[in-house]
Amino acid sequence: MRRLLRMSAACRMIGAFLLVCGFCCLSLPAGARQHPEHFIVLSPGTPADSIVARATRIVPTPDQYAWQRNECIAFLHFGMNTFTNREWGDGMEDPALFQPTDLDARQWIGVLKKAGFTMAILTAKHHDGFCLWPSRYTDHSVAHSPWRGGRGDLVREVADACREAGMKFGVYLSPWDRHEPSYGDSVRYNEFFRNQLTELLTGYGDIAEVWFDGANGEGPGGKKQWYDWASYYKLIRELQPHAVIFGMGPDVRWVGTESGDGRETEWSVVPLALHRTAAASAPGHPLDGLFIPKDIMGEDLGGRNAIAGAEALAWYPAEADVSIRPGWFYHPEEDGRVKSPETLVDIYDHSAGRNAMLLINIPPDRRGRIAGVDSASLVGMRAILEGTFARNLLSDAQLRSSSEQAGHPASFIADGSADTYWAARDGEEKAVIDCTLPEERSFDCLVLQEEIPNGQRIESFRLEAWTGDAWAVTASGTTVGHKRIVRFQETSARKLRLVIAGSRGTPALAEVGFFKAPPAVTIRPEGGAFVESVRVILASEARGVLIRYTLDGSPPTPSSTRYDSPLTLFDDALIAARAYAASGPEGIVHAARFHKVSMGLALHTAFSPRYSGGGPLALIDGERGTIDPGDGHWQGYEGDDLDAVLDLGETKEVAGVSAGFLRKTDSWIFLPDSVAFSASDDGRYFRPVAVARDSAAGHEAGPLVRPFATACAPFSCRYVRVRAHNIGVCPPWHPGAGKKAWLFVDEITILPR
Ligand code: FUL
Repeated sequence: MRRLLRMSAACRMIGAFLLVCGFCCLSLPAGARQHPEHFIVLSPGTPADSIVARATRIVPTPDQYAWQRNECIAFLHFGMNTFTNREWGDGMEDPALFQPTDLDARQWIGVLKKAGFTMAILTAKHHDGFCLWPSRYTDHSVAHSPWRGGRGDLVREVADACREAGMKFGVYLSPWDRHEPSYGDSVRYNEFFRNQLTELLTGYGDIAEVWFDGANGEGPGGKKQWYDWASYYKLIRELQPHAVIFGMGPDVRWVGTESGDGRETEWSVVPLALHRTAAASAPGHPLDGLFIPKDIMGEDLGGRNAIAGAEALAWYPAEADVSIRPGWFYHPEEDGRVKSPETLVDIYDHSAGRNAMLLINIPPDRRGRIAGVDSASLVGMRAILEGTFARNLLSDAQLRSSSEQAGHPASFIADGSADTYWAARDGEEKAVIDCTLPEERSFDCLVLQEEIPNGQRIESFRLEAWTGDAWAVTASGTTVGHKRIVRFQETSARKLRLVIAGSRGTPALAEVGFFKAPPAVTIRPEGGAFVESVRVILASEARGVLIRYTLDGSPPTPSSTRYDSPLTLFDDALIAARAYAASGPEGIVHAARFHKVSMGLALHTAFSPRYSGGGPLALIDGERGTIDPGDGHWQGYEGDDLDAVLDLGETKEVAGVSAGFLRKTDSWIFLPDSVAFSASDDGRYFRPVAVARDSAAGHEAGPLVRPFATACAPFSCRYVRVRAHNIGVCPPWHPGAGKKAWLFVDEITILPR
């Protein structure tokens, strides 16, 4: 009882406070006209149906709406961890380690722009406290690094590059700071943090998003810092009134995964628990002073059950963050694990296509550049998306709806403008939109966009296609929100109907589209070395397509050679292939390089499938491994030796044999302790020729590619055997002591006499 009394007193206070701020937040008498709001406080005991009715009228603020229309934002994790190969630095790192050799922020933004991003967020300060701008409040920054002679300012370089490219810019400023001595002395650190925020919010032009990470690894015995969030928000509202505040802030919520997956049912209106007493907020932002920052998890955040009994409701949309690589920061050993364009498209469908913002992290490398492999994946993703969404197959359809508001006809859903919308008659919650296409068309994707400036309302929908004698359900889903993408088996139809089966409040759709993904081609084998000839098969799973190809890597056109039967290559080739459907978008170009080698190679030990280097002939394919273990050229043996026999085809004079190995001990890759070379004329009996040893075996040292070669007089033979002895397990001084060591080899070369 006491608790109830205290609560209602608190609610009265909050209500009075919000009214002072010009917000109508108390329940209104039935029938009274209510204005759209982006946040409401509900009186205790508000009946469930009136909470639902109130929820339907909650809308984004203009800044939240502008932000949502980005759809995809690029995240740039770059900092001390890039150079220490870590994910979380401890703040003890020497600023001298920050030393990009060829940093070019315009290259970053150029790649992102080409990949279709409209905004980028930079980790101005990660948990290690190292600042990418010369903060006046700490020595732990670029100003104390050798980069640009200590006069560099990476926040400025990225902000300027964004502005030049017409992109928006946001900052990640980690509240958790493992370097700053005042961290844990709450009042002092709050001031320090506000000072850093002020620098970022005043020195670099418009900031579109401030990213507040909730991560904190202090643990039970660690430092305890109370963050004065309300004061941070107030500062942001004053200095950057159009910025949205993510995560530990009230404008954008973390979706709850780091895989780029939004929920099947994703509501942007969610219940909030509030502080009992309001801290001061900036004018126009009454939620700020009441907001309790926390991660909101769970499957159903905003459905009818989830909002029943809510204390307050707010427009609080989701952002889904994911990295293009396994880690957030660049690690060379992950170069081989960059997500493919197809995986990124799946992620896009599951985030941007599920009413969440997609935030993809692309970590620049130690040179200070976005690596080619990341850039190729991003650009590939964009090509697939553009190929898919270039033409709305509904745009010239006849559209009729069972319920229509004056001025908002069904034709508005396919007019290509998100600024017009169809709406059902006021008070009607179900509707059917009949679509008749000019002719039968094939498609495999449905996109819906709700008119979110009116609120989010649709609870269930389905698409049905007329088969000639019945309606067949082609696609279905629950919430829509800003955008909903549903993929399905290719379907052909002329008559379709979109059924809005459930909605809380009158449904309104800004856009609806039927699309067809560009057909894909596979090339088998996927390239690599071959001895005399290789048979190559091109195929597409798409129905009724024909494939065209070139052998010199130039992009196929409709007049390029048509693929009819398997190709036999007798020489080097770079195959580029593309599928063409009778209608719909042309396919994306797929390419594979083939290289003819003049000798044979038999491997008597097995390489790891994770590091094949390109297959069984990788060691003689003419492509050499670089200092990056993930460059796709290295062949890796986990704990095992390499035992390879080369067949020169006939007895030849050999001046020498060499095999290249990689050392990268932080990736558990060690040089062999010895490499034995032997020769044979019949491939059965081998006579020893030379042994090369690692003079520095057992010592920790930096990454290196080292050839092990014969140092002996020329000899003649048909077969050459190379046996490299793996050290077996990581040495005692190594963090992986006792665990299997990797041997990375590429390439074996024979020097003719
Ligand atoms: C997390 C951080 O701990 C990671 O390092 C990364 O910055 C990610 C985006 O957020 O909370």
